[in-house]
Amino acid sequence: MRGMEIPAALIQTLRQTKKWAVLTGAGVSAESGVPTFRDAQTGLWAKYRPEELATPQAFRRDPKLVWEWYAWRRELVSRAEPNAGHLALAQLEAWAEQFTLITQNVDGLHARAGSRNIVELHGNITRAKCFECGRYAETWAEDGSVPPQCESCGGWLRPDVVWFGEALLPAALNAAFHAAQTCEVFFSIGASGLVEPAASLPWEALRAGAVVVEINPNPTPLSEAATYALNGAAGMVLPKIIKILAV
Ligand code: BV8
Ligand code: ZN
Repeated sequence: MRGMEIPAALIQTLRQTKKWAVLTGAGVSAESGVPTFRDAQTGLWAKYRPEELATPQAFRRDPKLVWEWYAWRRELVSRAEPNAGHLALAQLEAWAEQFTLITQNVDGLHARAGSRNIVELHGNITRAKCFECGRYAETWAEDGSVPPQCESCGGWLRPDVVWFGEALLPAALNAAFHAAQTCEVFFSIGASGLVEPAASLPWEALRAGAVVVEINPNPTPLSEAATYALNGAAGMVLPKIIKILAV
C-alpha cells in the first residue's frame, strides 16, 4: 500500500457527491487494537471461534463462558481509542450533505469518534438486555453472579448484540438497505464480506447505480465488482482522502 494513489476520477466524483453511505467491518477497528474476527482470537480465547460463541445456543449451553467472553471484549474496547480511520469518517460526515454510517462492529468506536448518523447492524457490546424478557439493562451489579440477572424477571442478562442465527432489528436493516439504494457513493471499509445480510449492502448499492469503493488491505468477494478497490488500511487511506478533499 506504500504510496498508494487515490484515483483522480474518484476524488472528482467525491467532490460532487451529496449522498454518502458507508459500511464498516472489524477492519476499521483493527488499528485501534480490537482484534478482527479473521485474526486468531488472542490469548485466552484462542481456542474458540466467534461463530461458536456468538450464538444463542452457546449462551444457553454455557452462559458464564459467553458472558465472560463479552466482558473480556468490553474491557478491551473500553481501553481502545478511535483511530484515524474512525475520525476521518466523522469528518466526511460533517462535510457531506447526507451521510449514513452502517457498521457491523459492536465496539461503539464510531460514536466515540464523533460520527452521528450510525446504524448499528449487529448491536453494541456496551449494552445488555435480558435473555428472557428482553428488558434493557443500562448498568448491572458486578456482584459476582455470572451472567448478572435481570431486575424484572431474574433471567440472565446477555450482551445487546445480534448473534448468528438471530434476526437483525428490522429498523436497522431497513435503514441500511434504504441508504444503499439511495446513495451516490457506497464505501465498504474493513469488511470481509462473509456475513449476511450485511454483505449484500454494497451489491445493493451497485445494483442501484452507485459508485462502490472498497478499502481493504486484502481482496474480498466484492473487490472485482467494486468501482474502486483501494488496497490499503482504513487508517491510512481515509485520512489521505480527507487531505486531498480538504484542498
Ligand atoms: C441472520 C455481533 C436470519 C456479535 C455478528 C450458513 C449457516 C448458518 C448461518 C448462515 C449460513 N449462511 C448464512 C448464514 C447467516 C449468518 C451468516 O452470515 N453466517 C456466516 C458466518 C456464513 N448470518 C446470520 O446469522 C445473521 N442473522 O441471518 O438471521 C434470521 C432471519 C429471521 C429470523 C431469524 C433468523 C446475523 C449475523 C450477525 C452475527 N453477529 N456480530 C459479536 O460481535 O460477537 S457478526 C460479526 O462477524 C461482526 O459483527 C461482523 O459482521 C462479522 C465479522 O466480519 P468483518 O467485520 O468483516 O470482520 P472480519 O474479521 O471477518 O474481516 C476483517 C476485514 O478487515 C478483513 O477483510 C481484513 O482484510 C480487513 N482489515 C484488516 N485490517 C484492516 C482491514 N481493513 C481496513 N483497514 C485495516 N487496518
Ligand atoms: Zn428479564
